[in-house]
Amino acid sequence: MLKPKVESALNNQLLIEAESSQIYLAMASWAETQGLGGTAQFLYKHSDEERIHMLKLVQYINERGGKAIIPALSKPTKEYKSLNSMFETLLNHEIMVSEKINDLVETCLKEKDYTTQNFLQWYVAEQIEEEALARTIMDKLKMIGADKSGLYMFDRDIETITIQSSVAPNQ
Ligand code: OFO
Repeated sequence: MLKPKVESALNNQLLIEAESSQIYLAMASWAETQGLGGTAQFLYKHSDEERIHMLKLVQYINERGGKAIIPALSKPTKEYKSLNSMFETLLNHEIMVSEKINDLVETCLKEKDYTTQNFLQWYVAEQIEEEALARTIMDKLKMIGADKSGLYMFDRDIETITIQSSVAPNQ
């Protein structure tokens, strides 16, 4: 049985993952309207992955005798001034998510819920991958700068970057 503090913290993380999925979906749609098809595909996939992160939490909370709360979501930003600023937003968002996961792990340790703490290790590992991936993308974009052919290649290659770097949600 989940302790109330752990249940509420897990539900809060569920909301963050759902918001992440929504934000990346909005980014994907923006990229698509900018003619950045590869980037859009990368982001659609990223949005789906965040939905899986949310779903794992829904099922875990319910399995442990808690009640998952399916939340209302806020409307994400629909315009970005550039591809760089969009990916910067994504990186900062992932950094925030990592902090929230760490807080959640701390709550579990305080509450002596080692089962949930163990369950969350998958998220800890996933966040390392996602932050690293976002940093790699930012580095590439900085290198490209205003070079149009560089941007063309970036958009063409970004789908393969994902495949090599992402971790399969296999728990
Ligand atoms: Fe990238 O946020 Fe989920 O864990």
